[in-house]
Amino acid sequence: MELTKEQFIRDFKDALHEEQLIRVADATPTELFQALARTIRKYITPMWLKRRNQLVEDKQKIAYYFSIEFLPGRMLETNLLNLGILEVIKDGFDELGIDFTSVKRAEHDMALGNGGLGRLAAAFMDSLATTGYPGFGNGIRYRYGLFKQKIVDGYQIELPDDWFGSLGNVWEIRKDHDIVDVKIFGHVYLSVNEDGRVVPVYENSKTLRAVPYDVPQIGFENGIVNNLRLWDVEIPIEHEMGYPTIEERRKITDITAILYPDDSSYEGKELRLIQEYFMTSAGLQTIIKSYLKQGLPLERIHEKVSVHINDTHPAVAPAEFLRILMDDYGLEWADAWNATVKTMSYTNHTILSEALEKWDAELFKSVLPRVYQIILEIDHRYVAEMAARGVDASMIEHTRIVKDDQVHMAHLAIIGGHSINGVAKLHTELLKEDTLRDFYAIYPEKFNNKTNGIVQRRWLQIADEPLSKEIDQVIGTGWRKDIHQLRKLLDYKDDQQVLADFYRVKQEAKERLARFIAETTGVEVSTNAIFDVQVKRLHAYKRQLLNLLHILKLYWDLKDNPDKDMVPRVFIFGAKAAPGYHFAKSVIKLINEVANLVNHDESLQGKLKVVFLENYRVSLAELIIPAADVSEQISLASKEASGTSNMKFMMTGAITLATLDGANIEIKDEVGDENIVIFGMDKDEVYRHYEQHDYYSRALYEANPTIRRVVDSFVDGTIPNVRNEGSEIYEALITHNDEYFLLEDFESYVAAQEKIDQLYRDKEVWARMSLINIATSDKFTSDDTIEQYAQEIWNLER
Ligand code: 26Q
Repeated sequence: MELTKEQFIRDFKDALHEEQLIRVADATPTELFQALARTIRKYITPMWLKRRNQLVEDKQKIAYYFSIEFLPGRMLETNLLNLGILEVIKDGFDELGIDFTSVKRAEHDMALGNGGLGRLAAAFMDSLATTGYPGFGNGIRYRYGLFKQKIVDGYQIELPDDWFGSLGNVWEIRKDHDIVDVKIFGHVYLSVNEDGRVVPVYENSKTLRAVPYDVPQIGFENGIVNNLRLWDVEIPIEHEMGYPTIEERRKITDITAILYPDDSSYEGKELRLIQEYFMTSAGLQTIIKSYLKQGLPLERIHEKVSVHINDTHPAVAPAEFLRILMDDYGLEWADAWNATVKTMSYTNHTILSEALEKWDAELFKSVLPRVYQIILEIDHRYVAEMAARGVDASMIEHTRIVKDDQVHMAHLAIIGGHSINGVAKLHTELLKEDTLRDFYAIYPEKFNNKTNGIVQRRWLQIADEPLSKEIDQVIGTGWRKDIHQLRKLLDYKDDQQVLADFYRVKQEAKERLARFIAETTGVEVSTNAIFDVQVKRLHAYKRQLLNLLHILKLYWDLKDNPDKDMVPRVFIFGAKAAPGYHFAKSVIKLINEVANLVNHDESLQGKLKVVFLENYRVSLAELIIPAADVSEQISLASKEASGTSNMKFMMTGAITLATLDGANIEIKDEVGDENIVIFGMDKDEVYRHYEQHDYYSRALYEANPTIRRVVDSFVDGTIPNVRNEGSEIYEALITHNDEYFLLEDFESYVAAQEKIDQLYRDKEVWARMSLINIATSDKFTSDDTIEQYAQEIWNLER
């Protein structure tokens, strides 16, 4: 958009004066943020309205991305950048004597997600708007986002994330116009109405009021504003509900109160099922209503609507869509089913079987009696159709939706949709040949890969502004609009000056992080050290513990030989553990106690530091990632579906230290073998162990003195204050046979770390690797990922 500095200053002052009756000089960062955000909102509104009207007029097909999580982080700077007014606003603030950075930091992260899956959903919203496709989000407006993590005495403590504060969310608009009812519980029987049609009759069901709040999603410098719709629950008007008690009111408002903080194991909690159904039903109802306004027949709704199911959390969608088409609008099964399958598509994000969603049939039936009837019907018809096709009986049994008194949500999503995709090449291959192989045999045409991506605008332009400016110097600014121009940097891979400049920019990012580390933890770290970073959710399969084993190995090396020739290292961790995930919490405690041990040991001469930064979140990632030299992506091969932080590190010039897992493989393909450090078993080797049952961790422990010394540190008093945690970890590694093969991969990990040490000694070599990583990271823009979804799954037009 066009905006002059003078106009902006007038608008901004108006907002501050009118709404807060305060002068610039007296306003706090929070007040300034509020006034700025309101000013921006005024700029957005006309574009938003225009987009809405134009889509209705043109009767364009719209894709709706259903996700129980969206994790955008802060929105202010992204919004300004995408509107094309970031520089004008910064100039205006300079003139007013306001520090932009402190204002931007006054915004609370919007953290309605756990990690990768939620962040990906937010990235897709940005990329949909940027590529200009009509793609809208549908989710939940949680009252509290992902818990805030504090570290007390080395332990994780969880505090509520009160992200509204007293001021609410400035970016949202409540849409009373689109309120709908959602029914749960009770009983349903079928009856014949006056027209002779079979209709369901509900008894004793509860009605929830679903209220949408819309958040604008702004495209990059294209004037397009899409919509992210987040649903909140309210207590229905009294006459509809009788007089609810306080207890009953509380039960209702609880539905959107919290985001489930567990991304690792699935637990069949009734409230979670209600959340899933609530957002799915509300979303589908309004989608169908708005489609009908076009005056087209419902049998052809798939020509104008796509519904995407982000993991199984909204996988009730096919059944609910059928229900609405049949019960509310009178379609016949065959027509409704045809439209449903063509409308729905699904992304799988995990191959860990413990994370696959299955609901106890009795529980499901009690919460969603009518939807359950419909699921049974889908299941019966599926079984009959497959039998008629001559599909093997055991294969039918494996793939049906309801079996052993459980409802298998992934099966519903696959059978009830036309597309299923994994999130990296390896992951999709594993789905086809292992986890979902029976489905692949039945429906090969439904399977496809969509490798994840990241928003380069946030991770490069915003999070690493100094590097962005350096890139401008070398290849001009064209890459900001067309990320593929980053490849021009390859022409400078032997240019000593450019390499030196890039190296300096990295050092400056490290200095910023070092200051933050000193301020928040009191630990002094040298920027001459290698900044070695692992930030992601804490999970056994991600193997933060392997990183810690290597740290302990270095510790013993230095104790034995204080003059050991090594480049100093700072190991930086950030990780939240699911509150009920005992093992993960023990690993956090251990990292913190190892940090205490090494950071205060003078004999190590500052060669080894360990830092755990609490409350890892999007805004902290923006500070940490540009400052990394080494990106730790060390999951056990086959376990990490894709990973996305690996892409962010690459884009800001870190060298990836990785197993051949998830998208690491595709990073390696881009940068070439010399510009990444790979170690450990590949997925075939891991699978061979599974088949042959031949892994015995105790043998490695007994045969390898280094491993023994490192593992013994957990239980021999080396690390203070970890009596319980230390023995738990020891047990996991030795007694319980080391489920994620840490000891098997240990030696090759150590060797890989030694290679990093050698490479880092030659600044030029390192800077060249770093530059090649940056130059080829265009491969992972989520704009291209979305382009593929739009073309190959949703069939959208711009
Ligand atoms: C399920 C049921 C009940 C409660 C919570 C959940 C739940 C919530 C979140 C289950 C899983 C998640 C999140 C999963 C996730 O983030 N997966 C990651 O998705 C990324 C984007 O595709 C990948 O890059 C990562 O590899 C994958 O781990």
